[in-house]
Amino acid sequence: MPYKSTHTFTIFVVGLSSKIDDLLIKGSFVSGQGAASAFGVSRTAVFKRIQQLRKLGYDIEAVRKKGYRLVPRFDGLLPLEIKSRLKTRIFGKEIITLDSVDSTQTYMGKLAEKGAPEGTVVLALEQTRGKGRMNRVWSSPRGGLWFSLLLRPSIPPKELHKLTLLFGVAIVTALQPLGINASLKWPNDVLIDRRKVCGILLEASTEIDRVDYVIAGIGINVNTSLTDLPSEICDSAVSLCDIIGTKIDRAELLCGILKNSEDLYLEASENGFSRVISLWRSNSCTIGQRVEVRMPDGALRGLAVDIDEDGSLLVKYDNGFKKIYSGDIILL
Ligand code: BT5
Repeated sequence: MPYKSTHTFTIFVVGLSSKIDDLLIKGSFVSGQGAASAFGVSRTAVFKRIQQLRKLGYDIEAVRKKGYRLVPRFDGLLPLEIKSRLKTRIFGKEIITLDSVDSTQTYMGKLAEKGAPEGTVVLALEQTRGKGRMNRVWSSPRGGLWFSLLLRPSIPPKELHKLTLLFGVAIVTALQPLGINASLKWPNDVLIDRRKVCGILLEASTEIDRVDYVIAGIGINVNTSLTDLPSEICDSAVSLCDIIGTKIDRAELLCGILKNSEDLYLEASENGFSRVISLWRSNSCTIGQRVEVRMPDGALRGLAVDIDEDGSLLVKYDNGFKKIYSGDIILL
Protein backbone atom coordinates (compact mmCIF):
# COMPACT_ATOMS: atom_id res chain seq x y z
CA MET A 1 0.00 0.00 0.00
CA PRO A 2 2.01 3.00 -1.24
CA TYR A 3 0.06 5.58 0.82
CA LYS A 4 0.76 3.76 4.06
CA SER A 5 4.48 3.35 3.45
CA THR A 6 4.88 7.04 2.48
CA HIS A 7 3.09 8.01 5.67
CA THR A 8 5.31 5.79 7.82
CA PHE A 9 8.42 7.16 6.13
CA THR A 10 7.37 10.75 6.85
CA ILE A 11 6.90 10.03 10.53
CA PHE A 12 10.22 8.22 10.63
CA VAL A 13 12.13 11.12 9.03
CA VAL A 14 10.46 13.69 11.29
CA GLY A 15 11.39 11.53 14.28
CA LEU A 16 15.01 11.33 13.16
CA SER A 17 15.17 15.08 12.51
CA SER A 18 13.92 15.92 15.96
CA LYS A 19 16.39 13.47 17.58
CA ILE A 20 19.28 15.10 15.72
CA ASP A 21 17.90 18.57 16.50
CA ASP A 22 17.69 17.70 20.21
CA LEU A 23 21.36 16.75 20.25
CA LEU A 24 22.32 19.95 18.45
CA ILE A 25 20.25 22.06 20.88
CA LYS A 26 22.16 20.49 23.78
CA GLY A 27 25.41 21.65 22.15
CA SER A 28 26.53 18.04 21.59
CA PHE A 29 28.52 16.85 18.61
CA VAL A 30 26.47 14.68 16.29
CA SER A 31 28.71 12.18 14.55
CA GLY A 32 27.40 10.70 11.33
CA GLN A 33 28.40 7.19 12.40
CA GLY A 34 27.33 7.53 16.06
CA ALA A 35 23.92 8.99 15.26
CA ALA A 36 23.39 6.52 12.44
CA SER A 37 23.95 3.50 14.68
CA ALA A 38 22.16 5.03 17.70
CA PHE A 39 19.05 5.77 15.66
CA GLY A 40 19.34 2.77 13.31
CA VAL A 41 19.54 4.84 10.12
CA SER A 42 22.15 5.41 7.41
CA ARG A 43 24.86 8.07 7.70
CA THR A 44 23.35 9.63 4.60
CA ALA A 45 20.07 10.21 6.45
CA VAL A 46 21.97 12.01 9.22
CA PHE A 47 23.93 14.08 6.70
CA LYS A 48 20.71 14.98 4.89
CA ARG A 49 19.27 16.54 8.04
CA ILE A 50 22.49 18.51 8.61
CA GLN A 51 22.33 19.80 5.03
CA GLN A 52 18.67 20.67 5.44
CA LEU A 53 19.47 22.72 8.54
CA ARG A 54 22.32 24.51 6.78
CA LYS A 55 19.94 25.42 3.98
CA LEU A 56 17.57 26.89 6.54
CA GLY A 57 20.38 29.22 7.61
CA TYR A 58 21.93 27.40 10.57
CA ASP A 59 25.67 27.55 11.06
CA ILE A 60 26.71 23.92 11.58
CA GLU A 61 30.36 23.25 12.09
CA ALA A 62 31.96 19.93 11.07
CA VAL A 63 34.90 18.83 13.20
CA ARG A 64 36.99 15.84 12.12
CA LYS A 65 36.49 12.73 14.25
CA LYS A 66 33.87 14.51 16.38
CA GLY A 67 30.99 15.31 14.08
CA TYR A 68 28.61 18.22 13.57
CA ARG A 69 27.85 20.95 16.05
CA LEU A 70 25.41 23.86 16.02
CA VAL A 71 27.06 27.25 16.36
CA PRO A 72 24.33 29.73 17.32
CA ARG A 73 24.97 32.98 15.44
CA PHE A 74 25.08 36.33 17.21
CA ASP A 75 21.51 37.65 17.09
CA GLY A 76 20.45 34.43 15.33
CA LEU A 77 16.69 33.96 15.73
CA LEU A 78 16.15 30.54 14.18
CA PRO A 79 14.29 28.12 16.50
CA LEU A 80 17.20 25.80 17.33
CA GLU A 81 19.49 28.75 17.98
CA ILE A 82 17.01 30.12 20.49
CA LYS A 83 16.26 26.75 22.06
CA SER A 84 19.97 26.08 22.56
CA ARG A 85 20.07 29.05 24.97
CA LEU A 86 16.68 28.66 26.59
CA LYS A 87 16.44 27.69 30.27
CA THR A 88 12.66 27.33 30.51
CA ARG A 89 10.36 24.35 31.02
CA ILE A 90 7.30 25.48 29.04
CA PHE A 91 7.82 28.84 27.32
CA GLY A 92 9.51 28.40 23.96
CA LYS A 93 9.26 24.60 23.75
CA GLU A 94 7.76 25.23 20.30
CA ILE A 95 9.19 28.14 18.35
CA ILE A 96 8.23 29.34 14.90
CA THR A 97 10.38 31.97 13.24
CA LEU A 98 8.88 33.78 10.28
CA ASP A 99 10.70 36.10 7.95
CA SER A 100 7.72 38.39 7.49
CA VAL A 101 4.10 38.21 8.63
CA ASP A 102 1.16 40.58 8.96
CA SER A 103 1.02 40.12 12.75
CA THR A 104 2.41 37.38 14.99
CA GLN A 105 -0.81 37.77 17.01
CA THR A 106 -3.00 36.83 14.06
CA TYR A 107 -0.71 33.96 13.11
CA MET A 108 -0.74 32.66 16.68
CA GLY A 109 -4.53 32.98 16.84
CA LYS A 110 -4.84 30.37 14.12
CA LEU A 111 -2.41 28.03 15.88
CA ALA A 112 -4.23 28.50 19.18
CA GLU A 113 -7.54 27.56 17.59
CA LYS A 114 -5.91 24.38 16.29
CA GLY A 115 -4.82 23.46 19.82
CA ALA A 116 -1.17 24.59 19.89
CA PRO A 117 0.36 23.96 23.31
CA GLU A 118 0.96 26.53 26.01
CA GLY A 119 4.36 28.15 25.64
CA THR A 120 4.39 28.21 21.82
CA VAL A 121 6.27 31.24 20.50
CA VAL A 122 5.83 32.84 17.10
CA LEU A 123 8.35 35.47 16.17
CA ALA A 124 8.80 37.46 13.01
CA LEU A 125 11.72 39.44 11.65
CA GLU A 126 9.23 42.04 10.45
CA GLN A 127 5.48 42.60 10.69
CA THR A 128 3.58 44.32 7.95
CA ARG A 129 0.50 44.96 10.12
CA GLY A 130 1.71 44.88 13.69
CA LYS A 131 -1.13 45.43 16.13
CA GLY A 132 -1.28 47.75 19.11
CA ARG A 133 -4.22 48.01 21.48
CA MET A 134 -7.58 49.34 20.33
CA ASN A 135 -6.81 48.82 16.64
CA ARG A 136 -3.71 50.98 16.77
CA VAL A 137 -0.74 50.21 14.56
CA TRP A 138 2.48 48.81 15.95
CA SER A 139 5.36 49.69 13.69
CA SER A 140 7.58 46.61 13.27
CA PRO A 141 10.49 47.04 10.87
CA ARG A 142 13.41 44.58 10.67
CA GLY A 143 15.79 44.72 13.61
CA GLY A 144 13.14 44.62 16.32
CA LEU A 145 12.02 41.76 18.53
CA TRP A 146 8.39 41.05 17.65
CA PHE A 147 6.85 37.94 19.13
CA SER A 148 3.72 36.32 20.54
CA LEU A 149 3.53 33.73 23.29
CA LEU A 150 0.59 31.38 23.80
CA LEU A 151 -0.74 30.82 27.32
CA ARG A 152 -3.54 28.62 28.57
CA PRO A 153 -3.80 29.96 32.12
CA SER A 154 -6.14 28.66 34.77
CA ILE A 155 -7.06 32.07 36.12
CA PRO A 156 -10.47 33.75 35.94
CA PRO A 157 -10.97 36.18 33.01
CA LYS A 158 -11.18 39.15 35.39
CA GLU A 159 -7.53 38.60 36.38
CA LEU A 160 -6.17 38.55 32.84
CA HIS A 161 -4.97 42.15 32.81
CA LYS A 162 -2.48 41.21 35.54
CA LEU A 163 -0.59 39.19 32.94
CA THR A 164 0.25 42.47 31.16
CA LEU A 165 1.88 43.63 34.39
CA LEU A 166 3.72 40.31 34.67
CA PHE A 167 5.27 40.66 31.22
CA GLY A 168 6.22 44.27 31.94
CA VAL A 169 8.17 43.13 34.99
CA ALA A 170 9.79 40.25 33.05
CA ILE A 171 10.97 42.64 30.33
CA VAL A 172 12.35 45.33 32.62
CA THR A 173 14.21 42.64 34.57
CA ALA A 174 15.63 41.10 31.38
CA LEU A 175 16.99 44.50 30.34
CA GLN A 176 18.88 45.04 33.60
CA PRO A 177 21.84 42.72 32.77
CA LEU A 178 22.38 44.87 29.65
CA GLY A 179 22.79 47.87 31.92
CA ILE A 180 19.48 49.30 30.75
CA ASN A 181 17.29 50.94 33.32
CA ALA A 182 13.76 50.78 31.92
CA SER A 183 10.55 51.46 33.80
CA LEU A 184 6.87 50.66 33.56
CA LYS A 185 4.07 52.94 32.53
CA TRP A 186 0.64 51.60 33.38
CA PRO A 187 -0.74 49.46 31.92
CA ASN A 188 1.42 48.11 29.07
CA ASP A 189 4.38 50.32 28.20
CA VAL A 190 8.07 49.89 28.92
CA LEU A 191 9.84 53.23 28.83
CA ILE A 192 13.41 54.46 28.89
CA ASP A 193 13.67 58.12 29.86
CA ARG A 194 9.96 58.51 29.19
CA ARG A 195 10.23 57.15 25.65
CA LYS A 196 8.56 53.94 24.59
CA VAL A 197 10.90 51.04 23.88
CA CYS A 198 8.37 48.25 24.18
CA GLY A 199 4.63 47.64 24.06
CA ILE A 200 2.66 44.66 25.32
CA LEU A 201 -0.64 43.48 23.86
CA LEU A 202 -2.79 40.82 25.50
CA GLU A 203 -5.53 39.15 23.49
CA ALA A 204 -7.67 36.41 24.93
CA SER A 205 -10.34 33.92 24.05
CA THR A 206 -12.59 33.46 27.05
CA GLU A 207 -15.88 32.07 28.22
CA ILE A 208 -17.85 33.64 31.07
CA ASP A 209 -15.79 32.11 33.84
CA ARG A 210 -12.82 30.49 32.14
CA VAL A 211 -9.98 31.39 29.86
CA ASP A 212 -9.41 29.28 26.79
CA TYR A 213 -6.17 30.93 25.74
CA VAL A 214 -4.24 34.17 25.90
CA ILE A 215 -1.85 35.50 23.31
CA ALA A 216 0.75 37.81 24.80
CA GLY A 217 2.31 39.98 22.11
CA ILE A 218 5.54 41.77 22.84
CA GLY A 219 7.25 44.29 20.60
CA ILE A 220 10.65 45.75 21.47
CA ASN A 221 12.70 48.23 19.46
CA VAL A 222 16.04 46.46 19.72
CA ASN A 223 18.31 46.93 16.71
CA THR A 224 15.85 49.18 14.93
CA SER A 225 17.00 52.59 14.02
CA LEU A 226 14.58 55.36 14.88
CA THR A 227 14.75 56.43 11.25
CA ASP A 228 12.99 53.15 10.39
CA LEU A 229 9.97 54.21 12.45
CA PRO A 230 7.27 56.59 11.22
CA SER A 231 8.24 60.22 11.86
CA GLU A 232 5.19 60.85 14.05
CA ILE A 233 6.43 58.44 16.74
CA CYS A 234 10.16 59.22 16.54
CA ASP A 235 10.03 61.67 19.44
CA SER A 236 8.13 59.32 21.74
CA ALA A 237 9.98 56.08 20.82
CA VAL A 238 13.46 54.79 21.53
CA SER A 239 15.44 51.71 20.61
CA LEU A 240 17.86 49.69 22.72
CA CYS A 241 20.74 49.95 20.24
CA ASP A 242 20.44 53.74 20.30
CA ILE A 243 20.82 53.67 24.08
CA ILE A 244 23.69 51.18 24.19
CA GLY A 245 25.35 52.30 20.99
CA THR A 246 25.84 48.76 19.66
CA LYS A 247 23.76 45.90 18.33
CA ILE A 248 22.12 43.61 20.86
CA ASP A 249 21.65 39.85 20.64
CA ARG A 250 17.87 39.52 20.36
CA ALA A 251 17.98 35.75 21.00
CA GLU A 252 19.68 36.34 24.34
CA LEU A 253 17.11 39.00 25.25
CA LEU A 254 14.20 36.80 24.19
CA CYS A 255 15.51 33.90 26.31
CA GLY A 256 15.83 36.24 29.29
CA ILE A 257 12.25 37.47 28.87
CA LEU A 258 10.87 33.95 28.45
CA LYS A 259 12.73 32.72 31.53
CA ASN A 260 11.69 35.67 33.73
CA SER A 261 8.09 35.53 32.59
CA GLU A 262 7.83 31.76 33.03
CA ASP A 263 9.19 32.01 36.59
CA LEU A 264 6.68 34.74 37.46
CA TYR A 265 3.86 32.92 35.68
CA LEU A 266 4.45 29.64 37.50
CA GLU A 267 4.64 31.47 40.79
CA ALA A 268 1.48 33.46 40.07
CA SER A 269 -0.36 30.26 39.12
CA GLU A 270 0.56 28.82 42.54
CA ASN A 271 0.40 31.79 44.86
CA GLY A 272 -1.35 34.62 43.02
CA PHE A 273 0.01 37.89 41.65
CA SER A 274 1.26 39.59 44.84
CA ARG A 275 4.92 39.30 43.83
CA VAL A 276 4.17 40.60 40.33
CA ILE A 277 2.31 43.60 41.75
CA SER A 278 5.08 44.40 44.18
CA LEU A 279 7.80 44.10 41.49
CA TRP A 280 5.68 46.20 39.13
CA ARG A 281 5.36 48.87 41.83
CA SER A 282 9.11 49.02 42.38
CA ASN A 283 9.87 49.27 38.65
CA SER A 284 7.17 51.80 37.83
CA CYS A 285 7.59 55.32 36.52
CA THR A 286 3.86 55.87 36.97
CA ILE A 287 3.37 55.88 40.72
CA GLY A 288 3.88 59.28 42.31
CA GLN A 289 3.36 61.04 38.96
CA ARG A 290 0.65 63.42 37.87
CA VAL A 291 -1.22 61.73 35.06
CA GLU A 292 -3.98 62.29 32.60
CA VAL A 293 -6.24 59.27 32.32
CA ARG A 294 -7.89 58.87 28.95
CA MET A 295 -10.92 56.64 28.90
CA PRO A 296 -13.60 56.12 26.27
CA ASP A 297 -15.92 58.42 28.22
CA GLY A 298 -13.45 61.28 28.70
CA ALA A 299 -10.18 62.35 30.34
CA LEU A 300 -9.34 63.17 33.96
CA ARG A 301 -6.20 64.48 35.65
CA GLY A 302 -4.86 63.41 39.00
CA LEU A 303 -1.99 61.85 40.95
CA ALA A 304 -1.21 58.16 40.40
CA VAL A 305 -0.79 57.02 43.99
CA ASP A 306 -0.46 53.26 43.75
CA ILE A 307 -1.21 50.08 41.94
CA ASP A 308 -3.77 47.97 43.73
CA GLU A 309 -3.54 44.23 44.39
CA ASP A 310 -6.20 43.78 41.68
CA GLY A 311 -3.86 45.44 39.15
CA SER A 312 -5.85 48.65 38.84
CA LEU A 313 -4.23 52.08 39.02
CA LEU A 314 -5.28 54.15 41.99
CA VAL A 315 -5.59 57.82 41.03
CA LYS A 316 -6.26 60.68 43.46
CA TYR A 317 -8.48 63.49 42.14
CA ASP A 318 -9.55 66.77 43.70
CA ASN A 319 -12.68 65.05 44.93
CA GLY A 320 -11.48 61.58 45.88
CA PHE A 321 -9.85 58.43 44.57
CA LYS A 322 -10.63 56.38 41.51
CA LYS A 323 -9.50 52.93 40.46
CA ILE A 324 -8.65 52.69 36.77
CA TYR A 325 -8.96 49.29 35.18
CA SER A 326 -8.34 50.12 31.54
CA GLY A 327 -7.44 53.01 29.28
CA ASP A 328 -4.40 55.09 28.48
CA ILE A 329 -2.47 57.41 30.71
CA ILE A 330 -0.22 60.31 29.85
CA LEU A 331 2.56 61.22 32.26
CA LEU A 332 2.26 64.98 32.81
C1 BT5 B 1 1.05 48.50 22.35
O1 BT5 B 1 -0.14 49.06 21.96
O2 BT5 B 1 1.96 49.07 22.86
C2 BT5 B 1 1.12 47.01 22.05
C3 BT5 B 1 2.20 46.67 21.05
C4 BT5 B 1 2.34 45.17 20.85
C5 BT5 B 1 3.20 44.84 19.68
C6 BT5 B 1 3.48 43.37 19.58
S1 BT5 B 1 4.72 43.01 18.42
C7 BT5 B 1 4.38 41.32 18.50
C8 BT5 B 1 2.87 41.20 18.58
N1 BT5 B 1 2.29 41.18 17.26
C9 BT5 B 1 1.52 42.25 17.04
O3 BT5 B 1 0.89 42.45 15.98
N2 BT5 B 1 1.51 43.03 18.12
C10 BT5 B 1 2.30 42.48 19.19
P1 BT5 B 1 -0.58 50.55 22.35
O4 BT5 B 1 -0.45 50.77 23.82
O5 BT5 B 1 -1.91 50.70 21.74
O6 BT5 B 1 0.49 51.47 21.63
C11 BT5 B 1 0.42 51.72 20.26
C12 BT5 B 1 1.05 53.08 20.02
O7 BT5 B 1 2.47 53.00 20.23
C13 BT5 B 1 0.89 53.56 18.58
O8 BT5 B 1 -0.31 54.25 18.43
C14 BT5 B 1 2.10 54.47 18.42
O9 BT5 B 1 1.85 55.73 18.98
C15 BT5 B 1 3.16 53.82 19.29
N3 BT5 B 1 4.06 52.94 18.52
C16 BT5 B 1 3.81 52.20 17.41
N4 BT5 B 1 4.88 51.49 17.03
C17 BT5 B 1 5.86 51.78 17.92
C18 BT5 B 1 7.21 51.36 18.08
N5 BT5 B 1 7.78 50.46 17.28
N6 BT5 B 1 7.92 51.88 19.12
C19 BT5 B 1 7.36 52.77 19.97
N7 BT5 B 1 6.10 53.21 19.88
C20 BT5 B 1 5.35 52.71 18.87
